[in-house]
Amino acid sequence: MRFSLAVTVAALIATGQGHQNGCSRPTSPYSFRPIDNVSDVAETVEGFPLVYDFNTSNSRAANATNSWWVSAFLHGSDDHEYLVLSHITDVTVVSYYRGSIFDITDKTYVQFGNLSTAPTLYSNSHNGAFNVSIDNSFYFGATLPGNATKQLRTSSAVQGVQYDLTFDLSTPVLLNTGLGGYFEFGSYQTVEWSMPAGRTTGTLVRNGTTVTIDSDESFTWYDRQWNVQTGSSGSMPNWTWFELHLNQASQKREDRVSLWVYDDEKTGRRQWATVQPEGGLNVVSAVRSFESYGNTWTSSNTNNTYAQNWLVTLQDGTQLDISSVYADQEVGYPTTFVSYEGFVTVSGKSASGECVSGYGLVEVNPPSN
Ligand SMILES: *[C@@H]1O[C@H](CO)[C@@H](O)[C@H](O)[C@H]1NC(C)=O
Ligand SMILES: *[C@@H]1O[C@H](CO)[C@@H](O)[C@H](O)[C@H]1NC(C)=O
Ligand SMILES: *[C@@H]1O[C@H](CO)[C@@H](O)[C@H](O)[C@H]1NC(C)=O
Ligand SMILES: *[C@@H]1O[C@H](CO)[C@@H](O)[C@H](O)[C@H]1NC(C)=O
Ligand SMILES: *[C@@H]1O[C@H](CO)[C@@H](O)[C@H](O)[C@H]1NC(C)=O
Ligand SMILES: *[C@@H]1O[C@H](CO)[C@@H](O)[C@H](O)[C@H]1NC(C)=O
Ligand SMILES: *[C@@H]1O[C@H](CO)[C@@H](O)[C@H](O)[C@H]1NC(C)=O
Ligand SMILES: *[C@@H]1O[C@H](CO)[C@@H](O)[C@H](O)[C@H]1NC(C)=O
Ligand SMILES: CC(=O)N[C@H]1CO[C@H](CO)[C@@H](O)[C@@H]1O
Repeated sequence: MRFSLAVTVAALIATGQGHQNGCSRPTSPYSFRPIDNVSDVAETVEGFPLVYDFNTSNSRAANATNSWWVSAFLHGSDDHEYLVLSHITDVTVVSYYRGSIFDITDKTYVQFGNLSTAPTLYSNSHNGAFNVSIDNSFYFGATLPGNATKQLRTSSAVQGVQYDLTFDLSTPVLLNTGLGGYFEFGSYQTVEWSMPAGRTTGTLVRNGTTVTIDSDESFTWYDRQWNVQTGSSGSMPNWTWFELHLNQASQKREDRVSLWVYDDEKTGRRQWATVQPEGGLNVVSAVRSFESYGNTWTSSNTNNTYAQNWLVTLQDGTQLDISSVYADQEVGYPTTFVSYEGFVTVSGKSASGECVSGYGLVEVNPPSN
């Protein structure tokens, strides 16, 4: 277990222009806002020929590795902006859980990771229910008994990384790859659905002081994923995944993007984006190119080296220049279940040459992790 309060590491790229595109990169404050006009998120997928029951999909899927994940973009009563990450995943009999708080305004970072082998961890997470509680120290599940597609809560009482967030599933579902899978993921098949901007309430603790969330200027992206092994054993692909919130100057809407790039021993690289324009219809797009550039950061905890800047081009020619705003955003259980979950900013150009700006998160899962 590792705590880091790395206040001395300088921010790498906080401001400035995008890589040769002449478009600016946003800076704090980012003005987060929820989308909360969906009263029943299940209705946004009704009629789809899904290979699973959406209404019970927050329960633990059998014979699969499961992941329940949030990134919460928050404005606090101390007038700071925060990125809070909370995640639990099961791998056979071991579950890893972790959390982090990045103070976007001051650029301070704290994180923890731990594991549980409690055999009863998921006993209240079947048939539509979702209720995972670890030692009064970590919670992820529904707020009310019964179906877990209305409102969820995740909390950590781990010393130094305390938060307690409740969010509505109040945004239309973004089904990755269009129908939410199963998509090929190395020797696994994956289902992944996202709920990009739910209304959020709660608190976090920053440096010993409780901060209350301003719900009108905060949102939570919830991501539910499970993997079913299809082939013979093989290691998981390693990946770089982006959650992006993009704006074009001429359009008063935010595009929400789930963008995957993974490398698998057998199939090689796969890369694509699923885009949900605000108030619009989901689009699945090929990613034409993906490359990292510039400085990297090496963790003294794991010796993993992480890219910090990326150039991505979509099928229609949209170019995105994405940069982590702060180097040390590595979260997890020491060395065995670790990834990079960093706040990023975007400067880009749309297919028609207009400037695009945004922010979001990069998740880098290194090989054999
Ligand atoms: C899922 O929930 C929606 C909305 O609550 C409901 O209309 C639908 O019938 C449910 N579907 C199933 C398969 O239970
Ligand atoms: C899970 O795997 C076990 C053992 O192979 C099998 O008996 C069971 O039916 C499977 N359950 C589901 C839901 O696929
Ligand atoms: C990790 O979990 C174990 C078992 O529940 C607990 O005893 C320990 O205090 C936790 N470690 C930290 C640093 O929270
Ligand atoms: C979760 O399970 C605990 C018992 O382990 C119970 O006390 C609590 O009410 C449950 N919460 C929900 C939301 O179902
Ligand atoms: C945390 O609080 C202490 C005093 O309570 C203060 O000295 C210190 O500067 C604070 N650290 C940060 C990063 O704000
Ligand atoms: C996968 O790992 C290799 C080796 O570290 C790295 O070169 C590659 O960029 C990674 N792929 C992705 C998509 O992050
Ligand atoms: C929900 O709000 C968004 C803007 O935040 C709007 O584009 C969309 O049309 C609204 N949908 C409904 C069903 O009211
Ligand atoms: C990182 O590298 C150093 C120097 O080679 C080594 O001593 C240390 O054990 C490595 N740490 C991990 C987690 O591999
Ligand atoms: C408490 C509750 O609403 N339970 C429902 C959850 O969803 C399943 C499957 O749709 C229903 O059978 C339950 O009645």
